[in-house]
Amino acid sequence: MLTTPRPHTGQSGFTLVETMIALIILAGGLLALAGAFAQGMVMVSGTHYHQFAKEKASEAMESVFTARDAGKIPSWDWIQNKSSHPNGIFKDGAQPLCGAGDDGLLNTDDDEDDELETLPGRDGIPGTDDDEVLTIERFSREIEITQIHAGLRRIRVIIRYRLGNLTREYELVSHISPFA
Ligand SMILES: [Ca+2]
Ligand SMILES: [Ca+2]
Repeated sequence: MLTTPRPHTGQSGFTLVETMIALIILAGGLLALAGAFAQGMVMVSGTHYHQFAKEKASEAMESVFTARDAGKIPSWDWIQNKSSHPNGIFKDGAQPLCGAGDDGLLNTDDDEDDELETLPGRDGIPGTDDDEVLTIERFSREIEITQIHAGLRRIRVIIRYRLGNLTREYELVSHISPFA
């Protein structure tokens, strides 16, 4: 009995379906790579913002101590939030990163909106087109002063910033008494 070999059906080379599948897998890989890269970029800028937030928090904390030490204010009553005492000078809640204004103190009424902080942007050079102005949507500064007892108050400085869809914050806590 003779067995006839099956006719050759041209199985060599890639079919269209195989090529499509290969392309889909490749595209998936590239997308994953792009995602990882984007994530990396967020982390890099995150470190950058975190460092900046730390600096801004220290600056705001110093501002409160300066209010007491530099004789800028007539009494201890003034070193409070506006909502805590009629003489309190520090604004409540999140504020934009404005300049300190004439009193040299941050988060007070005379702060200057037109001196919003800027970051040097992607090129790392300040004063070029890609500089980023830090509006309150991106960065905010809060100074919260809580009375512990008559001669001691707790100061909490919170710098919040947006990173992608997340809001991060950096917090600094200290205590202040009426005496330097
Ligand atoms: Ca001020
Ligand atoms: Ca720049």
